Amino acid sequence: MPARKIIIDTDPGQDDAVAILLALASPDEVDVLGITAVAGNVPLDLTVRNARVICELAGRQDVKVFAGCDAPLERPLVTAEHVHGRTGLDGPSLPDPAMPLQDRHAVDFIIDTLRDEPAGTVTLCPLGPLTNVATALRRAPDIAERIGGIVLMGGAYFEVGNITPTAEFNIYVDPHAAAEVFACGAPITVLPLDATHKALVTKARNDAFRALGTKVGVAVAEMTDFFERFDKEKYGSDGAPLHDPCVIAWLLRPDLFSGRHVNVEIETASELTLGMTVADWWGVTDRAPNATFIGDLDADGFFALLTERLARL
Ligand SMILES: [Ca+2]
Repeated sequence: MPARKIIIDTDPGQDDAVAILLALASPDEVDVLGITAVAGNVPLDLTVRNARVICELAGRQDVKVFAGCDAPLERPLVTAEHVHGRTGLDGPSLPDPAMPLQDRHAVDFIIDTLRDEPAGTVTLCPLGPLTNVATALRRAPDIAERIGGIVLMGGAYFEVGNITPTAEFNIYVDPHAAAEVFACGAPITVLPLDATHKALVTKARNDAFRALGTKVGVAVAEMTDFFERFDKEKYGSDGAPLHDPCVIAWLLRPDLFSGRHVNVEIETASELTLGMTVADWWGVTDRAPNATFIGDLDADGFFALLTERLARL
């Protein structure tokens, strides 16, 4: 099987960083055509920087990184420095990137790539707010039927929200973009908090990253050390959930995950539940299924995969 061509759309973010590293460590399975940065966890100037910091950490200055949208479609930007720190990548001390940023806008790159590559062969992997993807769909509706799949981290149903009582951060930041993406007709797989909150970095799992003894292993351990203080205080959990790497792990080992093909709609009108992913898990409506909503993962299998792949960098 040839490697699956992917575009990683991202707002790094320590967990985005680990997702990018996992993808770059897995060239037999995924071919990263480009990384498109979007505003989210931190403003765009920082996500553009952080994406390149991580490529350089992986020794991959050749990866194409594009700057995308700096604000949601219809709302002011909400960021998450309270989780990720001022830079978005707080924890390890990593050098400023020297590799270039591409000239083209991220949205143009997404459109051009989907038009240039054979239909159905490019998978979009959004790890942040869906602004870049929705903007591409608005500007070039013809690309919707050319998308091989959209595998995204976002949303929550039984686990409920992490930024409001009902909404998960990525969807909440740009609910209008999310609504358009979920309505676009492309095959969608959702890694919501229901699944990602089971991917907890316990001390033993973080020690395994550090014990790799490599630049990458130590940096991932230090990122997780920083990132986890927030979730430990909030949820009383053993460690931080590695949300975004679940997207790449699903591409590599879908057998580690289980979910249901259901209808998922995005609330865009209610101030109280804005950005809620209303998943018809029990099939109580006649709305057509539009997404595979992942509900569970094999956490030990996930961390074994992640550690084994990070060791390759
Ligand atoms: Ca993210």
